[in-house]
Amino acid sequence: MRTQVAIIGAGPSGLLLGALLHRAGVDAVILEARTPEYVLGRIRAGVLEQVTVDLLDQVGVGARMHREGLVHGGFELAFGGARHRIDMHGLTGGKSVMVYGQTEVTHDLMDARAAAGLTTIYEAAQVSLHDFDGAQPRVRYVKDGATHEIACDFIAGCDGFHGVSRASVPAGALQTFERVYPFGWLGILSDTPPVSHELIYTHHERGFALCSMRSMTRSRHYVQCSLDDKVENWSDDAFWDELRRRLDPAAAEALVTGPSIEKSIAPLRSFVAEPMRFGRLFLAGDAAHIVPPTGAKGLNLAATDVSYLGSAIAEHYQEKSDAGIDSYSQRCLRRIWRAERFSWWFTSLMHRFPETGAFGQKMQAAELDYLVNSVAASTAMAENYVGLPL
Ligand code: RFL
Ligand code: PHB
Repeated sequence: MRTQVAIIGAGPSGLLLGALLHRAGVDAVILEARTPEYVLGRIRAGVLEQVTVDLLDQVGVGARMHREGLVHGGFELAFGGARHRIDMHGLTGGKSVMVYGQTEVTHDLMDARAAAGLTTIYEAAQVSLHDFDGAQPRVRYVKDGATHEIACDFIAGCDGFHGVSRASVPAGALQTFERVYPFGWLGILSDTPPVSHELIYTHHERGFALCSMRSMTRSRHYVQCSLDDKVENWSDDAFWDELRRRLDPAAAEALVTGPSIEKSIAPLRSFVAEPMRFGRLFLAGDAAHIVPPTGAKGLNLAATDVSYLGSAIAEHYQEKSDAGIDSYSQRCLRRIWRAERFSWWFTSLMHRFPETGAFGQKMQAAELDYLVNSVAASTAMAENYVGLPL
């Protein structure tokens, strides 16, 4: 088989890149290791920046998001038993975010891809990348016991943190930066109404908690947990009890509990691999970088990476210019590092760190006090949360 771009991974980055390339008249094939059901079963991001909303509109998949998504003009920070609203809308000159699940984004992109008759090969095993340092890269995979090869002009590594693309780059060509946090997030999804109409990020001596949502009838909640915690050790009742203990009294009172639909533990990590291009291989999304989920930047960064990549590849074919390709890595990394900084800062502020002791806790308390009482500090937070300009 031959195509212009072989995309590895049918998560949000791979699917969105496929849609952007299709609109630009560029031919692409997506190879995905898992089944569509498995991809859709991963419950992850919930908050989209305006740039992500615009990209989904641009590729024609925004209709359901605008119908069912929730536009949020603020969120709340809770500490010391009280809540403080960050008025994103007011502080950023009218900007907001869209609460719409990654599952739904992925679903909409998958449906549009199928309707356009574009090729996605699911359950592609043993994917391997070849010759991307030359002019004719190739990708091999095994499907139903047979080995196949795709010849292409470019490979887009959109296969997440554990994918094969970053691992295929020769050792020494890549510099990595990493911080692993000494805790995780235990999350549950439930068909219960959210605690409030906006998200609540809670700082508590027992640890961080987040009340989020997918709709006005479906909630997503998280509590900070220890790294060696196991999902099996957390009954639904134990989760709800722990969450309630961390919430402010009004939120605890408003909390409606119910059986979990999904329950999982995610470790927290900051990670960046530089550069994001090696010859004709490009890394995008979680394949190149990870942010801790505090601040909801991961999916949004993935979307902006592929927006830059889609334009760069379109420019290569349409204008015979490699300017976009040559600046891809640098352009992405500038935005990525700023989001890394914000996510690291927000994580550091909101969580209980086992090692920091009483002084660290006093610093967090003083910073939270400053944050909600200073217009300058609240504005800085709001402008990062809605997303820095492209
Ligand atoms: P993904 O979603 O991991 O998709 C990669 C795809 O590649 C496939 N794959 C392979 N395919 C072929 N061959 C191989 N060898 C392969 N290896 C892997 C995988 O099966 C998969 O389908 O990466 P992508 O597309 O870059 O998307 C990134 C986002 O998923 C991620 O950044 C966000 O989910 C992060 N994130 C959040 N981001 C936000 O913007 N807002 C949020 O509110 C938010 N909340 C979160 C989050 C991530 C979380 N976890 C679990 C990490 C909340 C959580 C709890
Ligand atoms: C979510 O709804 O899953 C979510 C929302 C905000 C975050 C992280 C996760 O910062």
